[in-house]
Amino acid sequence: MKSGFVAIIGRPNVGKSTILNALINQKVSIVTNKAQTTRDNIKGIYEDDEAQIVFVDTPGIHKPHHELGRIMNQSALASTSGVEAVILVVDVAKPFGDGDAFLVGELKVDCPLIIVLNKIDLAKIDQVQSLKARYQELYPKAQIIEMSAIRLFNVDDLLKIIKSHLEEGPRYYPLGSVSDRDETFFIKELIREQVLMQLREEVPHQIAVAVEKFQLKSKAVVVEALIIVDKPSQKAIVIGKDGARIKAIGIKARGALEERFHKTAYLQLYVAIKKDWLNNPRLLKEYGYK
Ligand SMILES: Nc1nc2c(ncn2[C@@H]2O[C@H](COP(=O)(O)OP(=O)(O)OP(=O)(O)O)[C@@H](O)[C@H]2O)c(=O)[nH]1
Ligand SMILES: [Mg+2]
Repeated sequence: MKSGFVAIIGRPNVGKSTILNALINQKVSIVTNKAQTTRDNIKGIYEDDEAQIVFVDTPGIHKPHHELGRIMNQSALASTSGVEAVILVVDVAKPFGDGDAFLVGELKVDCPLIIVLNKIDLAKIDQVQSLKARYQELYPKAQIIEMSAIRLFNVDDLLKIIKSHLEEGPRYYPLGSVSDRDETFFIKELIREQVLMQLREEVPHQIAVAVEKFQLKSKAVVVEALIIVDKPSQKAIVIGKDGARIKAIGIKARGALEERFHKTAYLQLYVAIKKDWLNNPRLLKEYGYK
């Protein structure tokens, strides 16, 4: 069989995680309309009769403002070495700007590069054409493909292109594997996804989730988790008036857990303040951000 590793990189919010989930037809990576949703490199494993492809979803590359941001950029950029191909995802509905130039400056690719112009459903034809021309000039050897991940448009074509770059190789993960991450990671991410979706712009980036307890019983899943914020004002926002927001987060997160485990979910959420955790190497490590 053919096999290999493929990194998915790009600026925040361009649809990298949506593309990964579409490629492997499973929800491995959380997706929200907020920038910097993905914080870790997450592997999603695709397999069919011809090939096993290990995709690496990565945090959006951005100008960092804290240690966590620097760690996120580093892991995204590091994912491009030692892989069979790199997919650079671009939001085709946005004009080429400073953030794109920053990424182009940081990016060094020494393997086949596939550029996905995503969100084609939101773009006008001339927008698509001019961005395509620009990227073709920047990366003359790259293959460029238009896509709408949300509508699953051109997902199969992207798979075909990727396979054309793979060679015969071993099955890196056992048959049936979906990801390299364990259940605790997915629980943390599902809760974080709900926190991000329930809150407005400035707060979410400052939040981490730590799973304190996880028990899988025959008919139930029991989870206790901490939502970590970096100042008292954020704790008040997360809790909301009379606890309304944390309650809403809890209800949605419980639903997500029930969907994932097909069992009744019992979820306790607590909010803890850890001052400036985004710049504290010890706390970053504790919350899983090396
Ligand atoms: N209209 C449209 N929206 C899309 C498409 N693909 C993704 N989105 C939306 O774009 C937003 C960001 O998607 P993500 O997959 O989280 O983006 P990302 O690149 O992984 O973002 P980060 O993890 O923050 O770097 C979500 O609201 C998605 O639903 C698409 O093809 N069309
Ligand atoms: Mg993402």
